[in-house]
Amino acid sequence: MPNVSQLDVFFSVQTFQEEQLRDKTVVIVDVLRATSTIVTALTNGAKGVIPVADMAEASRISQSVNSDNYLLCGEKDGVKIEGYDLGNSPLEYGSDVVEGKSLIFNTTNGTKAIKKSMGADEVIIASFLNLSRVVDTLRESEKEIVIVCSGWKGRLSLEDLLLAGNIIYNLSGGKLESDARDGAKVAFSIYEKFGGNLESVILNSNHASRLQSLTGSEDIIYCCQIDTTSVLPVLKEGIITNRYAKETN
Ligand code: 3SL
Repeated sequence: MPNVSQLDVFFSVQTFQEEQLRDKTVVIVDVLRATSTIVTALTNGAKGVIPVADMAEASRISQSVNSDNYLLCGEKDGVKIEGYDLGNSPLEYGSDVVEGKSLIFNTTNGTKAIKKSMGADEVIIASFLNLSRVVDTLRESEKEIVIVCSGWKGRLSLEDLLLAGNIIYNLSGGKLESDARDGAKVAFSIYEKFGGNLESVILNSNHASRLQSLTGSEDIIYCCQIDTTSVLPVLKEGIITNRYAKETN
């Protein structure tokens, strides 16, 4: 059982140092849309996801692999990158497209957060879509837990905070002790205040407004669904795979 008083939350990729995650169980959150897309891809049978920090790393890897087995995926500022096979809409990642493929995945904030967590003891990818699986796994964790909200270019994102708060709410049985960390208290309180209206609150968030002007609201509504899958994406040796692949695929 984890010690919820020690659980901490970071609010964007820029607000922590790699060193602060060493020996911790790290949960990466980027509800809109990177972690929701990774969860969807693995649910639909993708073999693995290789997170990269930027376009240079993505193209270096894509040039060194057999393109029949790999897809180059991701976005810059919310828009699919020219020459890539897929963008960052989870709706693009159906089984007809991703089954059996490895994905090289490059996004503005989410994959940067994952790359920065490489030195952690364990890295788990969370979304609303696989919420219960994440919470159940964290219940078994003996390590200190850190939830990394990817945010947007150094800014906090409300939807990430809501998921962090939901995870903490579940782990604490809905009652956070007074000695909890400040970050955990903030996320917990935001969830208590807005969690009952998840979809409409998220649809009105800054990131959702930005996305709606680019792609409409379909992705946002999709990413607000809770527990549609029981995959548990975990990062090992630079590749994200589903810990329960045999069970869930
Ligand atoms: O920043 C990210 O990692 C993306 O998820 C952002 S977007 O939803 O594609 O705009």
